Amino acid sequence: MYLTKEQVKKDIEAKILSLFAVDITDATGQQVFVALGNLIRDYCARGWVDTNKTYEKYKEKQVYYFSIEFLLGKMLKANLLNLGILDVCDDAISEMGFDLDEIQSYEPEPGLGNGGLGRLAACFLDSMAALAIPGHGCGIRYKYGLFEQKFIDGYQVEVPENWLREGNVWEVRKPDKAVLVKFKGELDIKEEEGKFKVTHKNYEPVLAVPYDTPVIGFDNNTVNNLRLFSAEMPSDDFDLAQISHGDYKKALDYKYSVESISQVLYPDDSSEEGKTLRLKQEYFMVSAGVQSIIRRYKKLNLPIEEFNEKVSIHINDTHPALCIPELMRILLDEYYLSWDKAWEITTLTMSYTNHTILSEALETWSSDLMRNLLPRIYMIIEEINRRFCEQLIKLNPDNQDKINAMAIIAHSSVRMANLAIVGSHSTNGVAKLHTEILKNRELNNFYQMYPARFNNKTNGITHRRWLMLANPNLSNLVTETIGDIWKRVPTDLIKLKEYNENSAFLSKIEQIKYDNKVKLADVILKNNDIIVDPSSIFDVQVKRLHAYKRQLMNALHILHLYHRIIEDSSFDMHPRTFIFGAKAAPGYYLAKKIIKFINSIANMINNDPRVKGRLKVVFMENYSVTLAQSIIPAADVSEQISTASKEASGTGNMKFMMNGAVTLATMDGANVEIFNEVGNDNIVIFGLTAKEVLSHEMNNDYKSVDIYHRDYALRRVIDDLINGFIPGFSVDDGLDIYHHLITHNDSFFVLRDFKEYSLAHQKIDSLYKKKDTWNKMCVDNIASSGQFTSDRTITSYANGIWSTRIGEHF
Ligand code: NBG
Repeated sequence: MYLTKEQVKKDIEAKILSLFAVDITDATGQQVFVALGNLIRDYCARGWVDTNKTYEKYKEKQVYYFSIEFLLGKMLKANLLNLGILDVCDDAISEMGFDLDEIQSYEPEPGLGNGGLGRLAACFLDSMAALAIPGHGCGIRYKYGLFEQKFIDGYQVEVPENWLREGNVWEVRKPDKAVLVKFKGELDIKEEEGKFKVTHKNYEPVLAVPYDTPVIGFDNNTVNNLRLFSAEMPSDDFDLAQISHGDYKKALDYKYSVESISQVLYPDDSSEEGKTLRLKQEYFMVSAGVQSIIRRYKKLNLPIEEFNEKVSIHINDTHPALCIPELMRILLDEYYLSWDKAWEITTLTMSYTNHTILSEALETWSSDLMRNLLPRIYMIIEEINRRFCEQLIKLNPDNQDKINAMAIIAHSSVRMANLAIVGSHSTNGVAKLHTEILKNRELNNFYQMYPARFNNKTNGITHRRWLMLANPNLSNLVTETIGDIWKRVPTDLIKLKEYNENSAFLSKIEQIKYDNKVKLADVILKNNDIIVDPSSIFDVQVKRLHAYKRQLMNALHILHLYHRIIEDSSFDMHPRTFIFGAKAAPGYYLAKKIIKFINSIANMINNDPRVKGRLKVVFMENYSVTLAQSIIPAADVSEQISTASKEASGTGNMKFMMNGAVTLATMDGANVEIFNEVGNDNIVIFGLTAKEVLSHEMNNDYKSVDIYHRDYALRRVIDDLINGFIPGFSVDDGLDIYHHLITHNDSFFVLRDFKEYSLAHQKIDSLYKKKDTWNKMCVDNIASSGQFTSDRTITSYANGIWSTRIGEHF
């Protein structure tokens, strides 16, 4: 949209006056933020309504992306950018005596996700809108997002994150679009005129109230929708008497239990807690979402048999897999379709993405729990399973093991991944390697049965947030150099390669990186009270804390460097600043010990005058999308060091390369594709390959203790865990990590890869010392990053899975 600065100023003043009854001269930063947020909503309101109407008019096929997490990040500047009014608003705001970044600091970050899975969902929403794909998000409006992390004495302490305290400018509550979700109760099934009539009685009603947030497309008049449901006590229309029997205390207890459904995000992205509440959350989201979709579909006046031609439902990881029995329930019980027809529509509508092969993350639910909580849904899953097993028996009459392994219900539990694969037409992995592992190992049985359903969609990131917003100086330099086509067609970034030996260009790249490092150094000083040198190498590992991601290997290596610097006066190394950011799931004991370990070595190293000016370690508290946006543009080295085969894709790896960091990586997840794209000269690779890891696991032939005895340098740092060497780090703390590495045989091959990791670091050091080589590497990484945008990923979902049209309606 086009606006003049004068118009923006006038609009802001008017908003401030109408919302807060103050003049702009007396307004607080918080008020300016709220006013600007409201103004953005006004600016996009027309587009929001019109986009919807256009989709309806052309009966466009809609995609609904169901996800239990959406990790959006702050939206003020992103919305301004997408509306095409970032610069003019920036100018207007500064003329009014404010600073846009400071204004954005009043926006709470909606932490409705844990890590990669939720952030991917947010990038996908941005790309669907940018490509004018009719695609909408569907999820839960958690009152408390991911916890705020504090360090107390080096230990992680979790504090509730009340992001809605000051309200949420972006959302619109839609009480008229609320739907009822039913839990528990009994079923009454009668046959009448050849139709089965299912009545759900004595259920516990929960009202799902939608809150809609506009998802603004990049300069294209498209505004899609993110619909998040909040759980509320139903109003008097519903017979609450049946629950409370007139007992006020009981009614209040019920209200509390209802509201708890959308109260809090589960702070764990891998292991399932198996709690009733989590299952309630999943069904709540699914049932509310599917009911809304059906209602919208009805408006099209098309026969229900054509549903799958107009609707695609995407199941992001298994958490929304109950979409399958929920749609079946509606088609069977409300439309009286035959099982076969309902099943055909359902499978054609649904598609599923797998995000991990870690076995602890494969969701299962106890049959008893599900039968009790969701009687009709469980009954439908039983029937899906019965029919599926019949098919299995026909195909594998003599292979009971295989049938057991593939069944949806087995050992009194429901396997959500099996349900998702059987009940959908597409299962995709998130990087080539990951998809191959799914096809050839983890899901091989299913791949053999349904080879055509399996496909790969390598993850991607939105270059609008991760380059244009996070790194405006680099973004401007890119545009000055190759024009601005890359903003719409990010693969155009490849043109930067032509400048990778242009010394004027290289020194500008170097200067931008340096300036970003200076800015980050300020943040570090403010947050951590540590002085870091922007001319040192900023070596960064930011992501969730998990044993397979191997922050521990990084930390042990830092300790190794510390010893070397102290002991070997001839040891030559460019000064390094190691930067960490990571939250650990509150119940993940080992991960929390690793945080304490890193904080303790940071404390020891930063206060030791013998390594002053050569080594610093910073663990930034409360890693978030906002923090990522200031850390990533300042990174020289991107640590992507997971045990090969364990990281499904990774997306941080892509953000770093796009900002000109050099990746230090194992051949895992999308690192493999980054390697193929940038070539051997522009990345530093080390460690076991996925094949080797999987073979060690299968043959059980790895013994960490042998390496421990063989390698003195490694033994020494491992012994430091338990010899009291590190001040403030008790032997008890250290023993847990020590046992993990030695007694329990180091499940993630830290000891095996340590030596190669150390050599890889030496290589980084020598490359960095050759300034031109290093800068060229940075440029080549930026140039190749256009392959890793979510625009590319979403285009291939739209064409290959959803069959939705791209940007043809305006
Ligand atoms: C994560 C993987 C990452 C991947 C993201 C997004 C889960 C369950 N999985 O490797 O660990 O990049 O999903 O696909 O959060």
